[in-house]
Amino acid sequence: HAAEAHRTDLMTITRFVLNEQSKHPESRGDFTILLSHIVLGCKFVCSAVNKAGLAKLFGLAGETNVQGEEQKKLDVLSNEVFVKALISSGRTCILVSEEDEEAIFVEPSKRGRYCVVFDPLDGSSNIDCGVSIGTIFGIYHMKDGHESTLDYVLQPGKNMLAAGYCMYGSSCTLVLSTGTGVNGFTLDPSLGEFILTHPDIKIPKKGTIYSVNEGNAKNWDGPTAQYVERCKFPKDGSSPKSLRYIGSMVADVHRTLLYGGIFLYPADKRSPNGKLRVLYEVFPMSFLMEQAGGQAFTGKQRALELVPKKIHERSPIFLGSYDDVEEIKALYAAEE
Ligand code: AHM
Ligand code: MG
Repeated sequence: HAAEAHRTDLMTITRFVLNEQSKHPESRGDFTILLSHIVLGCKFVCSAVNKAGLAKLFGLAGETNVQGEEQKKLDVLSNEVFVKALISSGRTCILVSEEDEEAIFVEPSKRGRYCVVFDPLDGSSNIDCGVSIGTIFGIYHMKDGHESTLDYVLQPGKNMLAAGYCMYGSSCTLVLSTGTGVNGFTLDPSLGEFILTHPDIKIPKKGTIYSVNEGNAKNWDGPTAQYVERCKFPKDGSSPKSLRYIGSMVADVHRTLLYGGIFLYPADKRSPNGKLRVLYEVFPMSFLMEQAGGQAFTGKQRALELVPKKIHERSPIFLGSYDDVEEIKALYAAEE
């Protein structure tokens, strides 16, 4: 249709969220304001990532983050931008960032009622070679009159109010759920606005792709090893699955959400809790998967039911298409 060439009724992310929030009579616009500050952070990081080579932002900042990994300049910058944007929204009370060892408690004059957990720039090993990286975030809402203490962010992921990620790839895509499905928005650079491009994302019930770092196979436990073996040599006469692994959680999860399949970061003998962090990696992605009709499993339980004890805790994770996750659940159940 020729008329489609110039769309004139643009559904921006702000308009979309305002529409959604207007269904809740108690809504005072606070969530929309918070989100617009997150969106600002994403736009900043997107432009910094695109300019990384030019601006000489590559390389090490000479600091180490909480997990003892090398921290790149872009990580430091992205973290600063998000922390400042979130505090200045006036809507946050506790912030947990992958880059900060301690949680940040917002000073009373700027305090609001949302707790935001985030990884400002995930997949940093991919920065220097131009592979997709992303920001991941989850949002909890603090009840009226509640003290702002750490227990508020040590809640199971199912209590999150919203979760999302922004992928800095060939285009900049923000995927969001406020608990009523999943929607994807793409940044139109000429407008500087995220426009709804992927309404109501549903993950295929069964996929044909598995995504895992197979270099760790030597140290896997039985069920993970059996599962991956079945992906390659199916017992039921079906075709083997394809392997895709980018090594950037946001990009691997984004593909899984759109094409279906399973993403695994299992436990292994060297890291019995896997690698990925519960609060700002496992929970937001599990929330999105469930909202899109998929599942997320830790090897022991539904991922969103996990109760974290520490803010930087890790957990194994298996997430993706409903049927594919069922299969790995069955293998773990058989082992007990
Ligand atoms: P990071 O937070 O240090 O960037 O690490 C997280 C990343 C994820 O994006 C990705 O899924 C995983 O690490 C890849 O790990 P590995 O290189 O062990 O396969
Ligand atoms: Mg990370």
